[in-house]
Parts: sequence; structure tokens; C-alpha cells
Amino acid sequence: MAVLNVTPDSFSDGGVALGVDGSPLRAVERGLALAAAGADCVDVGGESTRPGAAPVPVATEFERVVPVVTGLAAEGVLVSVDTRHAAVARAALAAGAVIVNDVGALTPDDGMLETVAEAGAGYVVMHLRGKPRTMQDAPRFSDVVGDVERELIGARDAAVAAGIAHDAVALDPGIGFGKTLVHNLALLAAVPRLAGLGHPLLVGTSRKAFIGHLTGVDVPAQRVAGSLASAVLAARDGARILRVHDVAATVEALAVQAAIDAAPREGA
Ligand code: PMM
Repeated sequence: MAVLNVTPDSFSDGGVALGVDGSPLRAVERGLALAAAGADCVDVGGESTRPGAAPVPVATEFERVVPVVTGLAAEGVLVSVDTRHAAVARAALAAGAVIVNDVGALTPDDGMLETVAEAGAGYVVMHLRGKPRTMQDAPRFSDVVGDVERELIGARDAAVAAGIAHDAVALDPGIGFGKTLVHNLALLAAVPRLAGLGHPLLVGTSRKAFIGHLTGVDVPAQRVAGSLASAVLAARDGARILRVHDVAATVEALAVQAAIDAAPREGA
């Protein structure tokens, strides 16, 4: 899953896809390039959820996202929409998106679950502690892996009760969303367990702050090597969907990992 942030202020690639004039054409071109580089799906988002980010008006998010979804879907790209808002999800699904990536799935927006159910779309249930603006203010868990697992399953149950097909749900521990470095590492170490919950597991580590903390690389766009290490390990441990910025590099790293995994084991 390639990240296509159509926002001026994302931590990882702020403004890159908008171009100087904010034209959707530039974002569509970038999305096509990400698909050509090997992404199976392009995740279009119009609201930055970085820690401390102020919410954007739904109308603004809508205007950013819908033309880009329309342009990519018209070119045959499988599009997901990264939104917490039912109105944006509804418009994006009508414009050709087939997956809703809901970073607010633990406290879904009014009408979100029904919108996804009616469209027969895929639904990514991402774990988030708190609200984006304040989520990094001293996040606490009694048992981070157990808490995240239980809360994901609770949100999954609500989605299925609202009519979303069990098979249409993917789960995501929400790396960096209301979590400390220790929490993020515990969740990544628990990928084998989380991948066994009966749904495809999505993991998004790409360029995130915890990689900067581990590597000393401050500039998000330069955190590629650390991002690749985490992507390869998550894939090896059973993650089925990796949400990444650096698609070509990730595809290369996964090709090497897959070949090594497929090689005969000594003594096997
Ligand atoms: N991370 C970001 C945004 N959306 N969605 C899912 N499902 N999982 C994530 O880890 C996730 C997400 C923040 O990263 P960005 O600003 O680089 O898009």
C-alpha cells in the first residue's frame, strides 16, 4: 500500500504530492508512479494525522481527496481512502475507492460503518489511543499488545455487527498513534501474534519518528533504510499489507526476503 498524502503538512512528505499549485493532476501522476513502482494499492489521504496536527475541515479534506481518487480509479488503480470521516469515505467510494482506511476505527464517525457496509468496501481497522492532536502526550497501556489486540477485536466486532463482511476487514496496530518507542517495538515484536487474529495485518512503519529515534535520522524522507528493515521483518512475521512511502525500495527488499525464505533450509 503506497502512501499518497494530499496534504500540505504531513510529517513524512508534506506537500510533495500537491505541487506548488495544489493541482490534483500532480497527485494523480504521483499515484500512478507509485502503482507503476509496484504498489498494489494507493492510499489517498487529505488530513494529516501527525502528532499535534490540527483537524482540517471536512470540506477541505473532501476537496483534496475526491479529484485524486477519481483520477487514479479512472486509470485502474486500486485506491484506498485514508479518512476518519464518513462523508469523505462516502464520496471517495462513489469516486472509485474500494477500501476505507480508518485511523479513527476505534471510535468510528457516525455513519462510517454503514457507509463501508453499503458499498461492500474493504475496511482497515487501525488502533489509535486518544486523538491525533494529543495522542503522544504520555500514552499509557497496562499491556500494550493485549490492550491493542482486545481493542482491535472490539472494533472489528462493531464493524461486522454493522454489516461489514468479516473477510473485508484488515487490522493495524497503528504504529506511532498514541504509542511510545517501547510500545511500538513491543507491537512490532508481536506481529506474529497480531497476524494470527484471522484478518490480514497491515503495518505502517514507513519514515516514522520511532525509526528516527532508533537511527538518529531526523529527516523523515531519509529514514528509508530503517523503514526497510522494519518492513522486511514485519512481512517475514506475517504482515500482509505494508503501508509505505518508498515503494520501489520496499518491493526490492521484499523480493530479496521472499527469495531467501523460499530457499531450501539446511536440515529441512
Ligand atoms: N499512518 C499514518 C497515516 N495513516 N493508516 C494506517 N492504516 N496505518 C498507519 O500506520 C498510518 C495510516 C501516518 O503516516 P503518514 O503521515 O506518513 O501518512
